[in-house]
Amino acid sequence: MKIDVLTLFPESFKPFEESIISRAQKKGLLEINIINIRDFTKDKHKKCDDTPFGGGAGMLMSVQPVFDAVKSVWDESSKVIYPSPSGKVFNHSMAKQFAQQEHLIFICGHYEGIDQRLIEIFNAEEVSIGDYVLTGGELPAMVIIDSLSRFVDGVLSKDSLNEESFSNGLLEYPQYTRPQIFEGRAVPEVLLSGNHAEIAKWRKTKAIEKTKKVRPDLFKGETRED
Ligand code: 6GU
Repeated sequence: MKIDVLTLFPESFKPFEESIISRAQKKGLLEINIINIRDFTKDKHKKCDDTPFGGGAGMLMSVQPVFDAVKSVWDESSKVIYPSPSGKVFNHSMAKQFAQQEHLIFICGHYEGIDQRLIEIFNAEEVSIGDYVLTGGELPAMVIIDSLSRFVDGVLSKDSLNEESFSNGLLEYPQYTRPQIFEGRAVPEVLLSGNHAEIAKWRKTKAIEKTKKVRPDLFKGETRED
């Protein structure tokens, strides 16, 4: 899968040079290109912001550099994502859906955002990462890319996807590693039993308890298998 990220702050994407995302790129499973929108400005001072029609606080991103930056990477197979607090809230199933696309283009907004016509022209999907406001679209773009990458074939093992939080509509059960007793606290007996059916039952019970307690909004009394 190919991902083009358009930003005024290319340095923000340094975290992609680490760990799983970096390995996925080296393996050729993911190609992530970070593109500086400022390289597309025709203004002699490389200005990339402009005032909003109708007045109001703050500036918008200039239309022309963003338009030209998208055009430089767009083709018929592209899906454009515009991270914005006004978008639909990102979740597990959107991550899975985005991971099926051939080519994604992220427009990272800054200042008060981008001109509505850019959203319309490129049929951009506005995606928020939660009900709070951040200073720019770079962190949300990284969050979305990190999360969808986990569903790109070959990036993770199948098992790590099946067992984790949200994969069955529940939060994950508690996990334990060595030593068996740590600071006077013992690992639950059932996990040492070798009885896989009992272990699976215990984990499901714990996952349900945890979900009911911390995310009652997720808990509808049944679990999903997607
Ligand atoms: Cl996608 N962008 C910004 N600037 N703030 C946010 C957000 C996105 N999602 C939640 N807050």
